[in-house]
Amino acid sequence: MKMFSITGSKVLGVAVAGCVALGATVAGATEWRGWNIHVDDYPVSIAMKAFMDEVAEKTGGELTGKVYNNGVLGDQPDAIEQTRLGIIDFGEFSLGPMGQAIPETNVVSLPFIFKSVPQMYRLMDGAAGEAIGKGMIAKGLVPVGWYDAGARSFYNTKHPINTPADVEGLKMRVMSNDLFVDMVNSMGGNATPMAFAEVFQSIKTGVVDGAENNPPSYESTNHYEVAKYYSLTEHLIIPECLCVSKASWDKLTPEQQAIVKEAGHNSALLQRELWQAREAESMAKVKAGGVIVNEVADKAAFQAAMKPVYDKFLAANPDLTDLVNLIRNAD
Ligand code: BDP
Repeated sequence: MKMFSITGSKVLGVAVAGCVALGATVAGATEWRGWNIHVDDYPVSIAMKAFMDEVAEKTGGELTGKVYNNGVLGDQPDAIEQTRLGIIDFGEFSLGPMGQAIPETNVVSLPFIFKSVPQMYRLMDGAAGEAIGKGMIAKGLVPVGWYDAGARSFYNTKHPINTPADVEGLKMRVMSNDLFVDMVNSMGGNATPMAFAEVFQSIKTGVVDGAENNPPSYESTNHYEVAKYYSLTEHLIIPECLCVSKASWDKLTPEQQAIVKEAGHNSALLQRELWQAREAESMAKVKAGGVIVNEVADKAAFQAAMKPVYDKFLAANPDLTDLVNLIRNAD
């Protein structure tokens, strides 16, 4: 059995799990810092903790980590940069704001590119995920798990949205990525890119009329308290990623990398399960809070309005045409 030296004493491997739990440090141990934008009880937050717990246990405390929730390490575009540089060791990111730095990830930010969430999983667990993951690794991020973020829909303070024309004139917050600006502007709205943390106040004070997000984020941020119309356009199905900084990854032994990969995969399975439950809970909570939810009967009209977004994107990124078609033409 392997011996571990713990500060000031030597113990057998079997005892290490207990020591780690008590906060003892393994000599030469690495402690990672993880970025997360969400509240403590969010599916992402629970899965990230499970990820680090599994890594700590399976490495016998050689690799431990702390997840900083609620975006306390900074907003998402900055955190992506810092993780690429190795200042932050890992994070759970939406591929939405990643597009400016990593063009391949933009493909999943094209409105309506996936037909459903299960289809998104299938493609991300297969060839599309592989291609996008390669692009990410080349830019300093190693994906170790694809997390679920459901589908994003519009909400606003003015009226239900049933057709693209209903978006006309509305000031809508979007995540930082030109694609989302084009998306809203193509419907005649006014897109305002803004950090997630600023959205609540901006809706409340009328700086914007609304935003778009999945039910758990709409609910956990309390945006539903200030923007009462939630219209199920489901225009974006953007996967999220548990990503390790390539700089931090390269410092691991092959055994540790295998453990991190496995724990990442396990945490994604857990997150996807938790997500299903949270989505239902969030919908129930916003409805109970007086939100007026409407289904959108004619999604084709929204899809048609996105043609200029696709045309512009493909003209600017001809090398991504195959990847776009791989997803767009999949069953
Ligand atoms: C949430 C994502 C989070 C984004 C946020 C946003 O999980 O990563 O920062 O949307 O809209 O759904 O900024």
